[in-house]
Amino acid sequence: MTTNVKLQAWVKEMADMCQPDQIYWCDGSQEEYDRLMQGMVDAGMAEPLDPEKRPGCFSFNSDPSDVARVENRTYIASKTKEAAGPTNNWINPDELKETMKGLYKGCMKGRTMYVIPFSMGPIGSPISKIGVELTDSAYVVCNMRIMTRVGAKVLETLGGNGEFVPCLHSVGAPKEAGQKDGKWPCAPMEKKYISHFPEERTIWSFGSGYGGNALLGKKCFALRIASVIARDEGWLAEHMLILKLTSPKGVVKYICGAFPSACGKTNLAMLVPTIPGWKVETIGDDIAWMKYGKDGRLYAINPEAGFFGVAPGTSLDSNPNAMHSIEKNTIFTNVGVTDDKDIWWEGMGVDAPDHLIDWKNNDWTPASEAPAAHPNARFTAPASQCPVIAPEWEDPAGVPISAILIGGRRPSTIPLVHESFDWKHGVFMGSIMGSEITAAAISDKIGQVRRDPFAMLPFMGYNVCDYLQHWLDVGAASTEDKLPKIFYVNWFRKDKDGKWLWPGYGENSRVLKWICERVSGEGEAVKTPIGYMPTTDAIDTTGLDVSADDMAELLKVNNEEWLKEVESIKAHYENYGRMPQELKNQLEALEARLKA
Ligand code: SAT
Ligand code: MN
Repeated sequence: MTTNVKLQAWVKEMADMCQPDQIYWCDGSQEEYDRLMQGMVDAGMAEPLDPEKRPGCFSFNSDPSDVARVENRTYIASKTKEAAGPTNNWINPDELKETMKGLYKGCMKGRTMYVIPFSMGPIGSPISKIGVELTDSAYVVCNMRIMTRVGAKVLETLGGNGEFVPCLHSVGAPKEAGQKDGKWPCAPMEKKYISHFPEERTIWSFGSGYGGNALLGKKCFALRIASVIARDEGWLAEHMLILKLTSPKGVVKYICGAFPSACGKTNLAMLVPTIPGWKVETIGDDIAWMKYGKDGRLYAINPEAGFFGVAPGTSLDSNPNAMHSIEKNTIFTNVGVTDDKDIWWEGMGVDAPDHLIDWKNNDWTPASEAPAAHPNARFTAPASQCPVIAPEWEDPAGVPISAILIGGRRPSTIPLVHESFDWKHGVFMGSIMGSEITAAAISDKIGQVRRDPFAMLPFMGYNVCDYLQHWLDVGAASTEDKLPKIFYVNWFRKDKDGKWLWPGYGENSRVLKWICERVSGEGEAVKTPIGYMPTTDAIDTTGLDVSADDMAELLKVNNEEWLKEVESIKAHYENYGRMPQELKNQLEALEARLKA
């Protein structure tokens, strides 16, 4: 239990409202995890996988309606709508609390309320923060144990009057006496609420058991609420991977990278370089918290302890290190389960078995039309199991960041790589990044760019304009020689026939090499209207199967296309309203350089 009076009072208040049958304080032990898992196996909610092929692994299938984050049911309930800004859903916090209190009243009847004390970041690190999640889902408890640091040590660190972020979660499915659960209790869409109260630094989530809606340490705390705390305290909470790059000479650089979903962030974090002698190791694959050290450099930690990765498309080809990370002690959600109790998904790189049970619990054969795994099927695996996890990934001091990559899917206009002139210009780049809308989305917008500043669009806890101003302010607190350099990369350029120009995956190490050389003060570059770019021979193409023409195309600045881009950015800025003057100046200066 705890000596923290605030925590005791909050748990009591929430329990009085939710009315669980019992309250259970999690200690984060293996014994506890095994016991809760066994309970879910006995109840028919979890399926143990083959202990030889996948030791310690379990498979869950969600309700077909509860398969992903629900952005249209996600709220930033700041006191004013203005504080939430143009990109967030807003409801008056008093009104939202009234609505949600109605839903929470008695919502845990017939269930246990689990109290999960957790640390985002290594316990006791000056960059780490503590949260406490109350949940009526044992699935959430087990996932949180993998994704965060849970248990008695956290309560010890919290002490009698330490600060914590209160996170309340319920699947929203109370039980009558004797009523049995389905495989995946949850509430209908119109009752789901993923709510954030930024001034109170509180999270209330109702109705969903899935991923980012329910594992509240991740997107809700480590990004939305943490971004607000970071603004107030002068640091950065970002949707970024962190990797360690080592050159053949042993030079080490730490690099962060912000990419919207479906751009291969986890693959890049665990990349296997194709150029001899270079090494990539992983610090984190999704979130970075960055704070200044005494030396004026930004130090990053990965606040998480596990990977919650997309399964389909993950294979020994696309990401061998992820495949090795999920060999044991992993929770699979919405994948196919084979007759010999192993897992299978589309793009796994092995032939489909003749028969399996799909994510909807139906028989499936290769002739079936529906996919075996849901496209957003996930694995939850301990980061410590990654074969290339960097030894310092839990260093409480964090790692000093030399470069920040930003990028998206841009078939045209944006070259393979360009470097910002300085921090302010880098923030401008971050403000305009995004992906082109493809046929998968609404048809009349195909070809348009969906802007996603620093890949934080669904994860900012406050007004996007203030968020970008905060980035400028953070830079102003140090000097250019100490700040990370910002690079805009684009692995997704296509030629006129729609063919990829760049092979991507391990070959991206060639671009990382140039970036490493640039931040080391070497690396040849030319000044262009959009930023510094590699000279034609600055990217190592030894053994690379890309023609000289394609290479030239990848590194070309097309003024005509960029002037169109400028017009599109103007509309984007208008859309956001009161953008920082500095960024408007940057846009004007870019236009002038392109027209010069
Ligand atoms: O479900 S999560 O939000 O944790 C995963 C994601 O959308 O990136
Ligand atoms: Mn993410």
